[in-house]
Amino acid sequence: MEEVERLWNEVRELSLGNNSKVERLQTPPTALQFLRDFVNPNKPCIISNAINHWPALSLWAQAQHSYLSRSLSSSSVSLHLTPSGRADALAPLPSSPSSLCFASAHVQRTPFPDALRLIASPDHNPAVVAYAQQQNDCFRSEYSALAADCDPHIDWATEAFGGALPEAVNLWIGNQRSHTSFHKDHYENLYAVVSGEKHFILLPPTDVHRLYIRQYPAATYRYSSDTGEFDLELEEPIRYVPWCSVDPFPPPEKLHEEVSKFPLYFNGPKPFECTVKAGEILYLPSMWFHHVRQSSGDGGCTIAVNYWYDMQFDIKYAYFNFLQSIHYRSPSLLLPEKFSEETDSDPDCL
Ligand SMILES: O=C(O)CCC(=O)C(=O)O
Repeated sequence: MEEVERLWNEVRELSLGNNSKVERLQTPPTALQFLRDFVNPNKPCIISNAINHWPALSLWAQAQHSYLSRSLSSSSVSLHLTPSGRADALAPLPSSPSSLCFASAHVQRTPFPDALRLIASPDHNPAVVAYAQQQNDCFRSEYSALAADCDPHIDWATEAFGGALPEAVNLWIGNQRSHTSFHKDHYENLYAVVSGEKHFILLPPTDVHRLYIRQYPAATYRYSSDTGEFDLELEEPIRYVPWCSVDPFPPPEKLHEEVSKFPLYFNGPKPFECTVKAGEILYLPSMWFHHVRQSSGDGGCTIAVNYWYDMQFDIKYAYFNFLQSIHYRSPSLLLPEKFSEETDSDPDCL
């Protein structure tokens, strides 16, 4: 099955480049350039100087986020709470810590000024990590008071995608304690950072086997404000979620074990890595796997707005499904027998 590994290399040689770097444009492309050079080849890029005209860039960075607190003083927003900053991520099963489940955050409607305080001062309550995000078009609903601060869509992208407006526009307000685990979306994503920095690790859809997608039972954190503690509850009846098994930053004491469990990730071609700074947009093509960390800007928050456009379910999608259906067994020397037995019966998709 070396053909699969040859595919990873060929895609880099023919299209993506071998330096694991994301191309950077100094000015926004025309719709035609964007379509020809990035959308059609399903290739990411970072665009600088694309949102300089947004009032958000200066208003949202005001000291103590005074503008945001004022504008949203009477709004409630969906706040995601976890003990570790890892929501929609794998966590040890409460009843059997040697097994993993897919853990979602405790989501709580919270007055915006309280949410902002929790996010911007993470040291006040180190046992709780708060991330304001809801991937349901929240920018145009919960945060509609901020509509005039950003463009309603990215015009050159809208034109390149055929004229339809974004399916969802989402706002993300977090701090350096929140990580988003490896996953992919069936959207074309234009991800604009307004404050702070976002650090992305990206892998093309061709590298699907390197993420060891497996089925995990779904669970949800429940937070009690009385005790200040979290419980992690398995969903009843049990529901399985296919999810990426790889954490690219395992704790040092687990590094050796993780490398031997996931050799295709750790020993394969270097993933694409990039930092998107305030004022820049990342084009994250549909079906690319991404892992996201963040560093806070002035005022202790990282703030971003992303635009999800419908993707084309075309021949690339069909090829991806075919590739994923191939049962790829890495050379037995690379894969410990125990893990291979546990997981090889489970060739599922995200
Ligand atoms: O910013 C994040 O934490 C995650 C972003 C993401 O996963 C997305 O835009 O699809």
